[in-house]
Amino acid sequence: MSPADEAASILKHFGVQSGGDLASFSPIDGNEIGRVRIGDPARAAEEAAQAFLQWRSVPAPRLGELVRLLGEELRAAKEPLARLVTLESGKIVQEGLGEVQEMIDICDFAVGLSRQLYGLTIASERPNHRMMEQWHPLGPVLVISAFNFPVAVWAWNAALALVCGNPVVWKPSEKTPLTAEAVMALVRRALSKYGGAPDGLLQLVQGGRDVGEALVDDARIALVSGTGSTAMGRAVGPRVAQRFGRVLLELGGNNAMIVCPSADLTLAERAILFSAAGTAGQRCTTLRRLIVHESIADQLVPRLKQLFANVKVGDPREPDTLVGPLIDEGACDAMGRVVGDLIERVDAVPGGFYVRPAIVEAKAQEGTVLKETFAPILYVLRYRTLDEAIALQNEVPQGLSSSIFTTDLREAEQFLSAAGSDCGIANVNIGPSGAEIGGAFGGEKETGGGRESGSDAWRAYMRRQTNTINFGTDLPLAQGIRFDVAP
Ligand code: UN1
Repeated sequence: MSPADEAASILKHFGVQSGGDLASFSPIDGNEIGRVRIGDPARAAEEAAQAFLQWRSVPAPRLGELVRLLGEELRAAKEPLARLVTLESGKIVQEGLGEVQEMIDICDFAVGLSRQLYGLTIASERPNHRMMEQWHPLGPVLVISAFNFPVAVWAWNAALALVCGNPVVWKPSEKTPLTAEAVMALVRRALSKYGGAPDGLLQLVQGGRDVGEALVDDARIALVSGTGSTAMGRAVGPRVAQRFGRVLLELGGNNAMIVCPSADLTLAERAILFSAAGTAGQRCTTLRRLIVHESIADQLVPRLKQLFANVKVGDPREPDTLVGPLIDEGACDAMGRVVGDLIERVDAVPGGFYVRPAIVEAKAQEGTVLKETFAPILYVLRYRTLDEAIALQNEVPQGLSSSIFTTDLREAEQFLSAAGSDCGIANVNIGPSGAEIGGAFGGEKETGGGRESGSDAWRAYMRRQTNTINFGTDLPLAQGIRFDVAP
């Protein structure tokens, strides 16, 4: 079936009507697969602000119930939603299913979290005083998501934002508007089962950059959670700071793997293939730099070249395909600009944007090696000492994810130490991509510093209030200050 026909039948299944000014194209064959209507950012912000006035006072475990219902809808719709992700983003079916599973996982996490939004009690220096911290809802949250994880990134943010008492406005990538519409159909089902949630609690605003900018500048939006390129973050960050809003940025990565002499190379090869070529190199966590010890490089690199030459690039709907298309022609051009003649277009489906993953042996870490090109390009660098390898790993502007393959405990621990990897994520004997939702997700430096998903990332979606309560009959001042009224 053509992507257009398949998308039409899936959209029908979700009860989504296609139509409007924004067209969606499948990277599988380059053809249009549906249309959506451009949204009204000012109206969305106003409705979200109104919804907040109600939602902030609902007990958190009750907020969690809505997220539980959403998780059930996602479970029931996992296959068709994953299929639509494949049609619109081009990722293989297995990865589409994984993406929806990530949504389900974060819903489960957030339901539990709705009973665990803990604050501290603090020892007061004054007699008969008690201090504590409360976490209160923050306000409307804007989620800006990218084409490569068209639904999961919204879910990470929305599930947490909701249980933290906040409405959510979603501005998805204009390259993947249909999957967002399908998710909203599930949201509406969950909302109707829940009953009584305020209008405007969960909104979708489709459109291009102008729509995103209007929302970013809107003072009614308390938190802008942006996932995308460093360029996007550089534009969004100062605009939000200008109005003293909050940002949570998850931007570009330039993720490395260090392969040590003691590494289990069979494991390393599999991890390299998945993290460098998976999702056609279009994850923010994609492996982009392989830093190999000089004693094993001549063994590992030819083997990788062989794996890259043989990996099946093709229609992401076929079960044996491991590398689907890039998102569009622009992405192929960007890859071509970086690798030149090394680019190998694959004629898998006419009109689609298929390329073979490329390995580039870099003499030095400079030029394009320092940049994130959203394509399957793996640079190989060689090292002599682990200190040198760690320095190479850290000497890029980005700081998202990193990994080491070693069976030497000292090397692994050095890599994880304060003087080791400078990234938000550092792994041992697994690749840099494919994180679980239970950990905090995000990175340092030009990756933006934000943390989404698990651990205590929920705090970004709340405001902290420090309370001091005097239950005595005196008024002692802090720091022992005397400020007595003369008798
Ligand atoms: C992204 O590419 O923006 O860790 C997110 C991973 C996925 C998320 C990637 N769980 O690769």
